[in-house]
Amino acid sequence: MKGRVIKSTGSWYDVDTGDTVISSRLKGKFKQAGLKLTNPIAVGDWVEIDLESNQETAVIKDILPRQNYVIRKSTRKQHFSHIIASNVDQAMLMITMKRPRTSFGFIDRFLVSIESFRIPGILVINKMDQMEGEDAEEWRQDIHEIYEPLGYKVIETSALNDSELEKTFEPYLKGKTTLIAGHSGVGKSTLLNSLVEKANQATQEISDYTTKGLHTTTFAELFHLEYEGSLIDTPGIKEFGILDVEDTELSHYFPEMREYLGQCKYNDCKHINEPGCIIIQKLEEGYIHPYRYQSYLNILNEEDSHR
Ligand SMILES: Nc1nc2c(ncn2[C@@H]2O[C@H](COP(=O)(O)OP(=O)(O)OP(=O)(O)O)[C@@H](O)[C@H]2O)c(=O)[nH]1
Ligand SMILES: [Mg+2]
Ligand SMILES: [Zn+2]
Repeated sequence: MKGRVIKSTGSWYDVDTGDTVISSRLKGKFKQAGLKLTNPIAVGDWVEIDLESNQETAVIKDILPRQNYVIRKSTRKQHFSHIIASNVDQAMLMITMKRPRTSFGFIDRFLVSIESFRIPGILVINKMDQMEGEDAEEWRQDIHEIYEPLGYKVIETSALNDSELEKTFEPYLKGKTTLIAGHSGVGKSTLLNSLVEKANQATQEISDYTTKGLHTTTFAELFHLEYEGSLIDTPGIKEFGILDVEDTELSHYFPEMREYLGQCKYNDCKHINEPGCIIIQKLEEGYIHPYRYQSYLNILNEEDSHR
């Protein structure tokens, strides 16, 4: 039988076959080319399962090839990676200006990781009800001005108390598998509960003592929408570690740089200070945003420090 993994809690996986959800487990080991994973099977995976003799549980025989996946460095195990979810049509990064604050650097890291599979990205600014003052207005405008020209949609919402929530999100979510990611406490599960009637994800106020969040959601889980499509709720991410990207490859994952690639004087240009660099020229001319270029340099430096 073929099915899709909708939840993973350690060694058991909930596999949705369309008719029913079967608790399944892995027997033996799967070799996955080039990847050292903390989770061999991820939410979103399509798998082949065989019912066990009890007719209730099943064994996962095979993982079907992944169309794409969103992956990050493992925080627990060095040199290992963790697949957040696979086979997604788009990824929503939920961001908030405060409690917790989402930095531009964090946004850019996430976008780089989804660009490696050309997964379309959407930024969801949540907790709009708490956005007050000049700083908030400036931050909000920056998000629109920096990311929309790059092709990322920006949605503003208040997951907790927006009466137009369904109407706002349905056109984006219909017919698609959408991953929701972001820092802990931004409101991912709150949004999910508002959009999926049957969902009852725990949500929790972030503590007054720390704005780092509590990691209320601990496992990724896929939920079906009332209309066609599904949403994957995920645990909060504190830092987004990007998998090893070659220095000369990184600019491919910045859409505003991608369009100029091949136009630098040197083939192996890293766009730092090389003569005849088109990226530096475009930065100076204002076609590349300085925040984005700064993120580019930060990721480049971080990658170097790992070698
Ligand atoms: N004011 C306000 N609070 C919100 C909004 N959305 C969510 N919250 C609150 O923010 C807190 C965190 O929400 P969660 O949905 O648990 O956050 P999460 O992103 O799922 O967090 P993790 O599961 O830890 O990753 C809760 O107290 C929510 O009620 C909003 O639009 N406005
Ligand atoms: Mg949550
Ligand atoms: Zn260059």
